Amino acid sequence: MFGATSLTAFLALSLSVLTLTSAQKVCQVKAIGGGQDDGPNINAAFAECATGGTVVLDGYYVVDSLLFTTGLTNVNIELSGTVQYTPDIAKWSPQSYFMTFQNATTFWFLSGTGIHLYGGGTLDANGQVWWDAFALNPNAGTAGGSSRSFARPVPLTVGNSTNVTIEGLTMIGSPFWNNFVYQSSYVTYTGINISSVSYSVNPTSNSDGWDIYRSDHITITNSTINNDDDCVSFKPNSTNIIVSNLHCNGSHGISVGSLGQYAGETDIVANVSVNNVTMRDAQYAARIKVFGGSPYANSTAGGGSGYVKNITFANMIAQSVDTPIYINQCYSTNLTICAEYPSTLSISDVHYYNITGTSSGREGTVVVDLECSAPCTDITAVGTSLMSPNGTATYVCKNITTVSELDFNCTAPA
Ligand SMILES: *[C@@H]1O[C@H](CO)[C@@H](O)[C@H](O)[C@H]1NC(C)=O
Ligand SMILES: *[C@@H]1O[C@H](CO)[C@@H](O)[C@H](O)[C@H]1NC(C)=O
Ligand SMILES: *[C@@H]1O[C@H](CO)[C@@H](O)[C@H](O)[C@H]1NC(C)=O
Ligand SMILES: *[C@@H]1O[C@H](CO)[C@@H](O)[C@H](O)[C@H]1NC(C)=O
Ligand SMILES: *[C@@H]1O[C@H](CO)[C@@H](O)[C@H](O)[C@H]1NC(C)=O
Ligand SMILES: *[C@@H]1O[C@H](CO)[C@@H](O)[C@H](O)[C@H]1NC(C)=O
Ligand SMILES: *[C@@H]1O[C@H](CO)[C@@H](O)[C@H](O)[C@H]1NC(C)=O
Ligand SMILES: *[C@@H]1O[C@H](CO)[C@@H](O)[C@H](O)[C@H]1NC(C)=O
Ligand SMILES: *[C@@H]1O[C@H](CO)[C@@H](O)[C@H](O)[C@H]1NC(C)=O
Ligand SMILES: *[C@@H]1O[C@H](CO)[C@@H](O)[C@H](O)[C@H]1NC(C)=O
Ligand SMILES: *[C@@H]1O[C@H](CO)[C@@H](O)[C@H](O)[C@H]1NC(C)=O
Ligand SMILES: CC(=O)N[C@H]1CO[C@H](CO)[C@@H](O)[C@@H]1O
Repeated sequence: MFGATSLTAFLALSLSVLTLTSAQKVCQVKAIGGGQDDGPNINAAFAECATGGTVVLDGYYVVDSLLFTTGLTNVNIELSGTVQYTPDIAKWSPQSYFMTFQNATTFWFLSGTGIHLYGGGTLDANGQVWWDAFALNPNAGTAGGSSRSFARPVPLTVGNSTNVTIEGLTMIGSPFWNNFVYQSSYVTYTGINISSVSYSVNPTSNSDGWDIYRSDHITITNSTINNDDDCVSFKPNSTNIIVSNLHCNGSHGISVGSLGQYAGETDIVANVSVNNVTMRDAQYAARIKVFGGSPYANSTAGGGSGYVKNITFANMIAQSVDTPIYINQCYSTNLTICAEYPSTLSISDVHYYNITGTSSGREGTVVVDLECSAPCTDITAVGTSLMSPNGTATYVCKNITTVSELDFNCTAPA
């Protein structure tokens, strides 16, 4: 019906399809209400508008079934309403979509080419219920430990996608990581407001703002993150990444890694630019974490190879950060083993510009801690101005070949 306009309604009048041209459908999903599951209608709207269409989500939706919206081409998603995932652990754990990294699972697998999500809406994932349940199941549902009886899904995964923009979205109460960028390229996030904050005695867990895995050309900008784990984390094979203009509160910092966990695997993180980030009440600001080596060919706790290369951390302001600048190449590794079997995952070409502010004092006077197991090469720092709460500063370095390129005086680890 090229050029014609028609309005059709189906699926119990809950999805209206406005056809402007054959390639410009508008699929507006009406919320059913009464706590009923809007998931099937949302999936149907994406299927109907999968090519060149616009999906409008302007209501308050209750979602109790997997959102699996794939095969999209040039689709607009106007999310001005709220998508609330039900806190039904018994239902979601088996039905959430499992991916091949750390048993991560998701409520919504969004996939295609040319996707633009906008509209200022909200994803509410009812995380409190999961965090409280997790406190009773501490060995289940951790990163790598999710199972079909206890999984903590990611509210939004951009997977197997190219050319995606996610803009103007509020995310509250993620049970796990907030965003997973999975096997995708050319993805931009801007204007994202994240809040993973527990209101019970049980903390949130694994509440990363973003995890990036096997992905290239990813931009994260103009966003605020309130959480209790990595603000942004570059997992294996993250390349050409730009992170800028963020406020991270309560996090574990902007983290390269962890990498090198699995013997026999090659992990690469390269060409990362982090710029203009305010890091408040955090463990780290600019962080690189890599497992040590291992004598065992089957090790799952170090021994992986690969490289970290061309990483720039610039214009970061630390406000009460435990260790603002940090490299650890014996991450979660026995130090005796790590000394005997240094990491074969090399770290080089890492540059710190204008990292300023204050530490929390939790690490005494230490503000910088750069400890490599194998030598790290071409590490530089310019414009560093960091101090502990009493105005003094200690900079710890080990196996850094370019201490003369650092604008502070290193001391050996205690
Ligand atoms: C969890 O991950 C492990 C290791 O990769 C894998 O063997 C297992 O099948 C995964 N479990 C599920 C439910 O996907
Ligand atoms: C990217 O996707 C948008 C639609 O979201 C489209 O307008 C644009 O042409 C695409 N760009 C490329 C390079 O594919
Ligand atoms: C994503 O891509 C991988 C690798 O190409 C493929 O094995 C997998 O089936 C894809 N998954 C989805 C949901 O498209
Ligand atoms: C982020 O904000 C800056 C400054 O306001 C603006 O110039 C830039 O276009 C924004 N980036 C995106 C992707 O919207
Ligand atoms: C730095 O980021 C903040 C938002 O966190 C933004 O307001 C400011 O314009 C950015 N500064 C520059 C120089 O881009
Ligand atoms: C990362 O990329 C390298 C080089 O292409 C490849 O050998 C390795 O298997 C990849 N690792 C992962 C975890 O995908
Ligand atoms: C280093 O990474 C930055 C940020 O992605 C990129 O702009 C630059 O081209 C990279 N440099 C090299 C030599 O690849
Ligand atoms: C690795 O293999 C050895 C035997 O060669 C075994 O004792 C050990 O448990 C294995 N470790 C892992 C992590 O599978
Ligand atoms: C580290 O490994 C050494 C050698 O195997 C062992 O003696 C020591 O107890 C280990 N230390 C810890 C803290 O596990
Ligand atoms: C560091 O700060 C100085 C002074 O504000 C500025 O001129 C320079 O461009 C900054 N460096 C980077 C890499 O942004
Ligand atoms: C700062 O605190 C450290 C202990 O954290 C102490 O050793 C040092 O003397 C103090 N320096 C000043 C100037 O107060
Ligand atoms: C591989 C390597 O150079 N390791 C060195 C790391 O630093 C410690 C302490 O300075 C040395 O003992 C190692 O030889």
